[in-house]
Amino acid sequence: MKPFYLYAITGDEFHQGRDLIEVMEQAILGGVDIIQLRDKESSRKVVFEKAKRLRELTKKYGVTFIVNDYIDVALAVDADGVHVGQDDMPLSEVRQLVGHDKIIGVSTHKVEEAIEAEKGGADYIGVGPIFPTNSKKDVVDPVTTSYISEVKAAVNIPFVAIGGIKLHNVRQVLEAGATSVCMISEIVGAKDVQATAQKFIGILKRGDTDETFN
Ligand code: TZP
Ligand code: MG
Repeated sequence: MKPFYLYAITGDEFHQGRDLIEVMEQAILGGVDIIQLRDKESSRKVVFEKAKRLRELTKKYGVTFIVNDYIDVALAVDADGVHVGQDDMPLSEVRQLVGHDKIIGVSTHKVEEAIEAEKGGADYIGVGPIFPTNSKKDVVDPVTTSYISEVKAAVNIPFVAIGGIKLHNVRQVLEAGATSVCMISEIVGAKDVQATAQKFIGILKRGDTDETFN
């Protein structure tokens, strides 16, 4: 898969009444390279409708589109890939279903899971939650930034850090060795989604510091 820096996951509960497409378009205009539809509450029908709209939007901007959990929805809308967790179907089965052209991302919380995901043919892994977060219901304890360095030493596929990452702590994540970061609330819950994404891009790609913002 092509290199990516900023990965945004949907989270309607943070949209403050704004439309999903409006929020995600702002994120794309701010520089997000990957969008993941993650909706564990809605019916399959609603998830499918959202996926169709997001597929259209991401196609317009040439942004990668991933669907969380629902392999059938991902295939139905021709998403670029799927993201699965440790409690989803085994990676080998997911690969059989989606084929070799689709991206598969796997969430990991320990280095054994990261190594297994790489061996199993994952295209990228998620590492987290790095910091405490309220955005995930089935929370596991934060893995802390030391997990980033561990994963970096142990696997060769791309990885993205996730969980409680904010503008104020993202530099710690980069210092630990991450080059890609993923967020829900800090991006889609931002008052100015586009400006927030732009700030992250500045930090990730240009090494902007707090002083740069002032
Ligand atoms: N997986 C690990 S942490 C997390 C997910 C989906 C939630 C991240 O949300 P936020 O708001 O960026 O902490
Ligand atoms: Mg899942």
